[in-house]
Amino acid sequence: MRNICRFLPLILSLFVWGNGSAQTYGNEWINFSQQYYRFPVSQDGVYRISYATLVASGIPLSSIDPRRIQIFAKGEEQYIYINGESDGVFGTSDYIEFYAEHNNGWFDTCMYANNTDQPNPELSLFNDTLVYFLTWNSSITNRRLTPETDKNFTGYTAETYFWYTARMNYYSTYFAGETDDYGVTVPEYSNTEGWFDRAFDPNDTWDPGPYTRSVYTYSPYNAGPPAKLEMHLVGASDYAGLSPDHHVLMTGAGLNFDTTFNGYIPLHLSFSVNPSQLTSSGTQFVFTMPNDLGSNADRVALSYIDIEYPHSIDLGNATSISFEANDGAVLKAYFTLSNLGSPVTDSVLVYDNTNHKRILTLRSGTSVRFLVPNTGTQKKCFLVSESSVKAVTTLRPVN
Ligand SMILES: [Ca+2]
Ligand SMILES: [Ca+2]
Repeated sequence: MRNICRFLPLILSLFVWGNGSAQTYGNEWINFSQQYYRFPVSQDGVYRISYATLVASGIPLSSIDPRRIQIFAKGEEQYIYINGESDGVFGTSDYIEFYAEHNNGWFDTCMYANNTDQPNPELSLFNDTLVYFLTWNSSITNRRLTPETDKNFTGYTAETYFWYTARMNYYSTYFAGETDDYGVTVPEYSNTEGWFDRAFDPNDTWDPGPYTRSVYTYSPYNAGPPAKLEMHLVGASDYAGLSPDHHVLMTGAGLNFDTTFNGYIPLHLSFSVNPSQLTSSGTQFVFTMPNDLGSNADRVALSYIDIEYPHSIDLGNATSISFEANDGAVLKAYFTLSNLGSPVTDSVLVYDNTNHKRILTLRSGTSVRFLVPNTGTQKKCFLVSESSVKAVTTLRPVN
């Protein structure tokens, strides 16, 4: 009887799960009769897997029609390009190409009671590496990028800017969140728990502030629409018997912000900023803690500063860049970007990751021209020079 009692909760919970037909487990993407090979990705970018790498990893390419190949990440089939797949044979110069991302905070979100509790959705608490999986099924119609080969720019007016996000994530210090009277934190992830910059603390004799933080905002387009500035701070102390106990001043980008608040709570700040207030060499924000409330515990921690701004067509010697393209009334948005940093012999590709398109470009010297089809929404794009395409160097069998 004692043994049955021990297992009863488990049996009951299995029964409940069995009844819930809508229950999913996150592993629905796996086909257990297929073989899977894994490889790690810790940086965003365009990746290629060569014939030689696939063969060296033990994948029986000679018996696989390349059109059957699939790549999965985050439980979803990815859109890929396979050079030379149309003949049904994976030749020695054929390769797989796709855009891949590192691991950010997307999966950690579920550990917080509310999505908005997560102090930095762009930063994983545990690991920056995402695992990608390669497999092949029996179909020859799998997810593929749509090729865009149009290089006829006649009749188009060039875009004057694109959207660029400059972001600083801070992660030098882990805060466990609010503590109770005994100095113990709650077991779940609270809204003041995660990775932050070292706390701003006016009672710290070594470093009482002001604290200056700089964000690299190269080449803002001054005639463009307002930039969107976001900052996330939390109270990292609570001085008992006093409310409010935090006082923060912030200046920078033409702003002058002054606030007081109490205890362990998040302080998410959003501002609209004229792009002319941003500086190419770095926009500086100064945080001052006046220490004028009589609070003996006034620690405030910063998790990120994010600035989405209109960026001029000057790429500033970059060899690759992540950007967003506005939607427009014309069929395609025409970009002519200058000051590309890669060797002039390098070809350049643009990925529209919103619409899963692989766009060819026309390069001349340090400038590059291309057309992004308009589809009714702003498009997340990635421009990459040939020499900045990353290679997957090894894949490991999973099963
Ligand atoms: Ca081929
Ligand atoms: Ca207090």
